Amino acid sequence: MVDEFAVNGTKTPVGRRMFLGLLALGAAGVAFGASVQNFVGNKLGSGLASLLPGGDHFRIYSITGTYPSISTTKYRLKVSGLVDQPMTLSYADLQALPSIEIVKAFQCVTGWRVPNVHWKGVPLSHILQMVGAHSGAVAVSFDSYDGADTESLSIDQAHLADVIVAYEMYGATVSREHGGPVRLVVPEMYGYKSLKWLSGIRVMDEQLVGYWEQNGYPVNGWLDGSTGLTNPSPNLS
Ligand SMILES: Nc1nc2c(c(=O)[nH]1)N[C@H]1C(S)=C(S)[C@@H](COP(=O)(O)O)O[C@H]1N2
Ligand SMILES: [Mo]
Repeated sequence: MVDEFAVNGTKTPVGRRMFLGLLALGAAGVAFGASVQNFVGNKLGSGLASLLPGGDHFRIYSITGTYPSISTTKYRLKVSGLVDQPMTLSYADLQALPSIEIVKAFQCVTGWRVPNVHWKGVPLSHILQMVGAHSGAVAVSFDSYDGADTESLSIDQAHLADVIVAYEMYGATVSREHGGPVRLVVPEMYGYKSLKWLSGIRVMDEQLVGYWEQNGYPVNGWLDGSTGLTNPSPNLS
């Protein structure tokens, strides 16, 4: 099994307190630009640099400060709501479905970005088709095994070809820290839309506002800047 942290840099678990600190650092990074980050990276070494924005390292986020631990054998994904055929899918069920692979930069609104991240998973559109999502549905909500994070996509966004229920990252099962064994990946949006430890998909007649959106992030997290999210640093304290 590939060790993501050996590939991507220092393993840096982020609890809630550290997480809020990182948001502050993220805001500072946006304000001071790359030169400060380069200075810190060069003079203080990669250990501290890995805590700062930039440097092509993942930051591990969990709004609860803990990482749910779910084995691939115990994992279940519940698909429900406005569907003809509600389903509960195991990890093996997902592996047996049509899959696509994606290579795309992963980007957080706080300023860090990891290029060329490899994902493999089942297109959400395929799952929606499989369960017979009703034609009147307007949105899809996502739940996490952490019991705290929620996300949503409009029904059109949910049908984008590259939105996947990801079960592999860099050729191995998505690790616990990165939201494994199964997370959502929305490649065209900021990282907060890519819900970790995915437990449920609900087809809805309204779009619910997720955790990050309740805390100031736009519901549409497009990376292309179309929603005005070019220099975001919402105050989450
Ligand atoms: N369940 C859950 N999913 C989550 C988050 C979280 O705290 N909890 N953080 C989001 C944010 S803001 C980002 S940038 C990415 C970070 O993914 P990583 O922890 O794999 O680096 O996960 C997103 N999905
Ligand atoms: Mo993020």
